[in-house]
Amino acid sequence: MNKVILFNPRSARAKHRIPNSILQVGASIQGKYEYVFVDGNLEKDPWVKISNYLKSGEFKFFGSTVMPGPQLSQAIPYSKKIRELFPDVITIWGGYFAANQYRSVLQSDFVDFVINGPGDEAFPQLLDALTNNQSYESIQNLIYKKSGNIIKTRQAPLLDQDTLPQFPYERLNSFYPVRNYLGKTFLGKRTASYHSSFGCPFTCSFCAVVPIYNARWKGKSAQLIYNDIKYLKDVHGADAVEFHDNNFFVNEKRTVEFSKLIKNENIAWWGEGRIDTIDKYSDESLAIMREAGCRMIFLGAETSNDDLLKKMDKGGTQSTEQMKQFAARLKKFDIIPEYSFVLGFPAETPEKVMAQIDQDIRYIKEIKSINPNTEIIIYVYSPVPTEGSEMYEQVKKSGFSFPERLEDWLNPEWQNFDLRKNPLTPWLTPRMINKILGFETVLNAQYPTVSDFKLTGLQRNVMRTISGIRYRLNFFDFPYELKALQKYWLHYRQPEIEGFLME
Ligand code: B12
Ligand code: SF4
Repeated sequence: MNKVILFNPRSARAKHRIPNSILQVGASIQGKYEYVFVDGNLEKDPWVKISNYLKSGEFKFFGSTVMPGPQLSQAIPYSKKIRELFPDVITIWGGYFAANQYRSVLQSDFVDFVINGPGDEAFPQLLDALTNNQSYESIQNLIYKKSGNIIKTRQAPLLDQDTLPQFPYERLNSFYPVRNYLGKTFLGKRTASYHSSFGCPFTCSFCAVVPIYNARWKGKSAQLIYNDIKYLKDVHGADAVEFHDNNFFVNEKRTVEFSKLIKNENIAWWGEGRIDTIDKYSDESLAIMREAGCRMIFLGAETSNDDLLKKMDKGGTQSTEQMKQFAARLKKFDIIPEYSFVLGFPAETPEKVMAQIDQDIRYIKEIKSINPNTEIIIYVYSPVPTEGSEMYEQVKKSGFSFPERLEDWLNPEWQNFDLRKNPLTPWLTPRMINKILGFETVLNAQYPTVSDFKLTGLQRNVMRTISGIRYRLNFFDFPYELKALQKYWLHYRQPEIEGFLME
């Protein structure tokens, strides 16, 4: 009767990652509560599975992880239907969307609780309290509604990650073979995803990690990471790893220790980090990392404007000059820098917004000329509710606001907002958005991404030739010929975070 459904709503059509969020939540109740996994990525119709479980009358809790974007298309309607058809079931959401947009989530009346950040202690404690009819008000990392008011409990300190229970890979395997999650990427034939740390020590004002982790970071030890990856290799056949941490490279000592441990395992790997942090690494450390299989690093370059970098509270020492030098430095070590830029930040006047976009485009071209292997990821700025930051205050002043009703997030405009392709922000005109997206298309034709391992040399050359004039003359309007070529002939995938597109 007290069983739990752990649901990972569909986030991708292909390239399904190990659902680490529900795996870790499962670990937190392993041996205490009976639970099942439902992975929306691998089920043709997850609702059939969920409703069959609920019809059995054995399940009391429905837990869903929810990121912004496509996951909402299942999380919202399913939670709503559960409330209508199975009103006794308690619905609990966790994950970045739930924690950052908790107001609209709880106003919906079909989500009962939000876990605010890590659920490793909060989730089992909440289940215990609800099962035993006890008070849950003192449980940390919890958001709920009481007499119409939203109550947010204190945030718990981050736990020592090495004390957390082992991920229940075997249990997952009994629902969905782990091997099915190990996809082909440019890193390897069977790429696993792994999460080795929580939070981030920085406070960038545009970043969704900040409201949840408030400049805190805790990582697993190098030895533990190695043990887990060795297990994924030996038992499930993984030959590459993507580290999904917000900031894998915070601690040079940990990175080097891990590199030394993994060196002889023939595993290629990728992670996300900061330019100013990794630029402090010694040459020796960078060389060991490469030798140990580090092929590419995702790095937030953000903008070509030093004042803006400061305003974003990057919190470190990153500068546009350093970004150029670092692209050159990584070239020497044969590690591909994957620079992510955010274009379209607010400014006092439309002319200033456009001038900044033009400057960013020039700067990105300069980075490409310094190190042509640099992968460029372009996002259009989409605000996150980083209350109190100067940037978010400016955003609110411009008239931007988030939807109040949870269902409104399902509107196509808000889905595009989540995908950071059409931000709905008042200061960006269609002309500006077209320029950013047009430049992205031309740039990706001129420098086809290494992550699209299916492209042949001939196809790359054709794209380069056709886009050459546009690239040189900065003519980015309506690149329909490139779009058509990429879509119908090449099935080309633009570079994306994690080195491949979220299809
Ligand atoms: C893997 C990943 C994906 C995968 C899908 C993951 C999946 N679930 O299937 C893919 C690549 C598809 C993806 C896509 C997108 N992602 Co994504 N993704 C991540 C990433 C890198 C890791 C998530 C993860 O597995 N974490 C590991 C687990 C263990 O941690 P966790 O989820 O935080 O879980 C803990 C708690 O949050 C909580 N919890 C979480 N869920 C639940 C559920 C219950 C019931 C409970 C009790 C607790 C709980 O307890 C867990 C254990 O302590 C995060 C960044 C990050 N480092 O977390 C971004 C992140 C979540 N993604 C983000 C975004 C924006 C997207 C996109 C919308 C846009 C984009 N272009 O990137 C797309 C959407 C496209 C799509 N098709 O869905 C943002 C969210 C920002 C925001 N505004 O909130 C993040 C934070 C990255 C970032 N820093 O910007 N993503
Ligand atoms: S360094 Fe990256 S993860 Fe950390 S706060 Fe800044 S953008 Fe977010």
